[in-house]
Amino acid sequence: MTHVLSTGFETMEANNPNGSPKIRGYNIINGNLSLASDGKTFVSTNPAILSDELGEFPLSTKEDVHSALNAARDAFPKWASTPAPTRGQVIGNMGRLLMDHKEEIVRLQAREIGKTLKECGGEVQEAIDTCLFFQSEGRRLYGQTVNSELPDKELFTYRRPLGVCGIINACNFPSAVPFWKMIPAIMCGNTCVWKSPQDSPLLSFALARLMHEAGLPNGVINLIHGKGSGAGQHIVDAVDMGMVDKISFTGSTPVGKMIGEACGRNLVSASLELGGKNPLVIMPSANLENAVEGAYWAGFGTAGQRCTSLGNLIIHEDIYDEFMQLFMEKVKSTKIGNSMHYDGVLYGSMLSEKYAKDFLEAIEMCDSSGATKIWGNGRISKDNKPENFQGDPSEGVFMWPHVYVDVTEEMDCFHEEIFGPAVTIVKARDFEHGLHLANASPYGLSSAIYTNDRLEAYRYKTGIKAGMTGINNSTTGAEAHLPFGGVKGSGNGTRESGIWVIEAYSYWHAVNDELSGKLQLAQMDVHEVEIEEAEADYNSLA
Ligand code: UN1
Repeated sequence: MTHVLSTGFETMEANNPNGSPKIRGYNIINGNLSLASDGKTFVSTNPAILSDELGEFPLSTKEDVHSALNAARDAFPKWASTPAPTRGQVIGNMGRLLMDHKEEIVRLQAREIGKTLKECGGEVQEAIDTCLFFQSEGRRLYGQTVNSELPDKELFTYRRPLGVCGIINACNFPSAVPFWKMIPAIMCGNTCVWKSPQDSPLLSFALARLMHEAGLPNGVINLIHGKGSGAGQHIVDAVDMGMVDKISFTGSTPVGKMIGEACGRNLVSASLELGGKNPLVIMPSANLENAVEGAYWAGFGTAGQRCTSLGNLIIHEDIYDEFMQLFMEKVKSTKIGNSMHYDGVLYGSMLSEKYAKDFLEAIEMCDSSGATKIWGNGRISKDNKPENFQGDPSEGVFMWPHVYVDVTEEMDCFHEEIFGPAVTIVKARDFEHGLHLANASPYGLSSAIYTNDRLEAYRYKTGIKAGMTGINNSTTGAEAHLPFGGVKGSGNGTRESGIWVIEAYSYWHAVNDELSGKLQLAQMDVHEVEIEEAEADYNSLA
């Protein structure tokens, strides 16, 4: 067995035709590199240049997933009893190593999922911020001392780790989101099995290696690769076998519900961060230029592939025409292309061919919903490309920006999340109608309003049902120390990030220490305070 740190990245015999390296990827179980038990593999492809293969990765079997879970179980007692500030120190080292290698990691991420270099830079920074935040939380994993109702008795609370955590994330935020999950998990003393997203296995492999370089003991984070419902499903199935104490999942609402059911029937904790159809309301008092910029970024940044991307753009009818003119000017001028080769592109390729396929189906759903398409033409090709497309679109999977108007709440496209560059636009008669529309989808992740009327902003903030709200800001842009998550179809109420996520990876342990040398019964042996006989006649007051 080869330990992950005893070797570099292994290049495969044949590199890509363009000379870019192709890596032999491994699972990391108990610090050791391993292939799938049946030797099967899958390939990771650059979605902006489909001929560029990043490497080959194990298609993990049930057996592989179980060895990873067992390794995490074996590593748990020692890691849980490592002092929390020491655990924090390892996490701090991870943040510093990420800073040292930020540029390479950013470039690798951009190559593997097609997000722009600028956005990948922001995301890796979010992973670094998470490490720096939780390094010091390791010195603040406070419990409380609580007064007892009995003399010579002390009460305490402690935060305890849950055990083995199954971590399953999507590839749209392939460094920040797994760090949002695993960093607080290990800070609290848990151990993890991380199922890498199928579309970013090389990045996960590099990040997991870096974590070990930072001093992470073997078995505390185990990485397994897989595709589709394979390895991830084996983790979920293992909940029924008593092998998993926590699942943290970011992905679609149907899969989240399935995981929630498996966890629920076993009374296992689940953190579920699911879809969104995030509304953004524009009111007449808004600064329209800012509103256009916010809506444009929320809709088309990341090619619309954030959970927090704009879904329904809700525009007050009095400023509809003016807003739309400014908005469409921007949409039509959108610069799209591979950011590794062209500067200043707003967005790059889709995350992978799978995301492209799903997006095209969602566009069909919009068309058949009865909405009016005023911009966009599916997949970009040599003969079908917007004016500012950069490069050769046939190299990868690129999509037009799409805009649908005349959307009403009766239509499917008003309610369904579209993961990609498409915005559905709804007209609002007044503020009340706008708020109603913002609340009318089945989701409740992010939300936003542009207004300069303070009372409207207040009414929106108090009337919207969502986990996050932006005032005069876009729907995206969570920071590493604010709670992230949703309500309704967007999740089960757990939160990522900041001090709030600690609730998701620890349980409260209440301890009482009897010092009196005898058995004192709570409630029954409590000293009663005598009430003085009253002189006053309270009846005479009436
Ligand atoms: C996600 O899309 O899963 O708030 C996470 C944001 C990012 C994180 C998005 N910081 O848009």
